Amino acid sequence: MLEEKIFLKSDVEKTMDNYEFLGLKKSLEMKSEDIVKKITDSGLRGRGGAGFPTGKKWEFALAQKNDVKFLICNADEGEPGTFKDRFLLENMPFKVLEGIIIAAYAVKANFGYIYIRGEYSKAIDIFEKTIKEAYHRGLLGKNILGSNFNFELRLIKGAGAYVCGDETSLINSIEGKRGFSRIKPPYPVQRGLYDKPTVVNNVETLTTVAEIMKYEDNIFAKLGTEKSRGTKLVSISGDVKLPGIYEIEFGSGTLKDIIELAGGTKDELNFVVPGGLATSILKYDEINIPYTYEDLENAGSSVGSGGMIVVSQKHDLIDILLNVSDFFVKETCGTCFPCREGNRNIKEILLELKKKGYKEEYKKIIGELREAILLAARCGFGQSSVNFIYSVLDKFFYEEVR
Ligand code: L3W
Repeated sequence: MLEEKIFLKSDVEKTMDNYEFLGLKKSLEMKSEDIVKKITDSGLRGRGGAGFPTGKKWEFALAQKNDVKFLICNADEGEPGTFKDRFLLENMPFKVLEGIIIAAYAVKANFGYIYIRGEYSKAIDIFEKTIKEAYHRGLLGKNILGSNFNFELRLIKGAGAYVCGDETSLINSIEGKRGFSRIKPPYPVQRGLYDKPTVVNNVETLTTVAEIMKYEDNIFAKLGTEKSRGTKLVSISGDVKLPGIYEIEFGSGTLKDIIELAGGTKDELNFVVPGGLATSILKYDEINIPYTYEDLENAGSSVGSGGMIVVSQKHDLIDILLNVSDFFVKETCGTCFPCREGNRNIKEILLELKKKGYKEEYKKIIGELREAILLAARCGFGQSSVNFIYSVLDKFFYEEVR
C-alpha cells in the first residue's frame, strides 16, 4: 500500500514563536547565486501547472541587472479540483512566507506581492496576520533578520477571474488593469510588473523552496525519479472515499495507488483527471502508470497542478462535458478570439450532441477548434481549455456505439 512521503508537510506551525525559519536563516548567509544553484540542482519544477524548472527561471531573473525587480507568489488557485495551495496558506503560512522571502533574496527582488484568490477568505485573513507579524519581527522590511537585505511584501486579493492565475493576467491585475493575458515573450522575468523583471512562482513551489533550503544536503533531489524530483501535493476530490491533500513522492506509486490511498472509489471508476481541468483524462484502464511527469506525459496527460478529480460511472458524461464547457465559456478572458469564440462554439456543439445524439463530426470540429486555440491563444489557460473535453470525447464517444 502506497504511503504518503512527508517532506513539505513536515512542520506543524502554531505560532511564529515555534517556527524557526531555518531555511531563511541559512539562505541569508549564502550568496544569491548559490541559492539559485541549489534550487536548480534540486530539480524542482513549478507546481502551478506548467512544471517549468524553478532554478532556470531564477537564473534568468538573476541575470537581469535592473535595480528594481519583483517577486510574486501566485496564490490565485482557480484550477478546478485544485486546493493544495489553500491547504498551505491556511496551515503552513510561515513556510509559505519563508519561501517568498528566500526567493526574493535569491533573485535580488526588493518588492513582492502575494496574490490570493478572493474566495479564499480564511487564507487571506491568516496571511494578512502573518505579514503583519513578520514586519513586527523583522522578517519583512529593512535589514531582514539583521542582514542587509530589504524586502517589502503586500497582499492582493483576486476578484474571481480564473484567467488571473495566468502570470501575465495576474500582473495586469496588480497594475490595476483588466485581467487580460500578455503575449510571451517577453517573459515576466524579462519584462513583468511595471515592465520590470518579475518572478512569478506558485505557492507550493515557494513552500518547497523553504523546505529545500532548510537542509545542508539536497535531500529533495534524492526523492522521486530523475525527471520528477521530490514530492508533490495532490488534492484528490470527486468519487473517492477520503478526499483531501496527499503528499506523494514521484514514482513511488501509480495513479491507481493514489486513489486507493484516498480510500478508493465510491462506485465503479470511469476516469481520472490527473492535474486539474486543464489536463486530459485517463480512463479507468490507463491509470496503472507511475505518478511522474514523464509517465503522465507519455500517457498524453500531465501532472498539471496536482488537482486529481476521480469520476465514477454513475455520472452522465454529457452533463459533465457541458458543465466543464460552461466554465471555460465564462472564464475565457476574451482577448484571443479563437479561445473566446472557440469555447462558445464547443458549447453549442455539446448542446446539439445532448439533443440529437453523438456524431463523429462533433469530435472532428472540436479537435480542429482545439488545434486553433492551441496555436492562437496567448496564455496556457486558453491553450489547455479544450484538453478535458476533447479527451473525454476521444476516449468515450463513437458514432456506432455510445
Ligand atoms: C523565462 C523562458 N521564463 C517559460 C516561464 C513562464 C512561466 C513558466 C511556465 O504557461 C501558464 C502560465 C503560468 N524564459 C521561459 C520562461 N518560462 N519559458 O515558465 O511557462 P510555460 O511556457 O512552460 O507554460 P505555459 O503553458 O505557456 C502556463 C501558469 O500557467 N501557471 C499556473 C499557475 C497557477 C497557479 C495558481 O493557480 N495559484 O500558481 C504555471 O506556470 O503562469 O501563465 O512562468 O513565464 N524562455
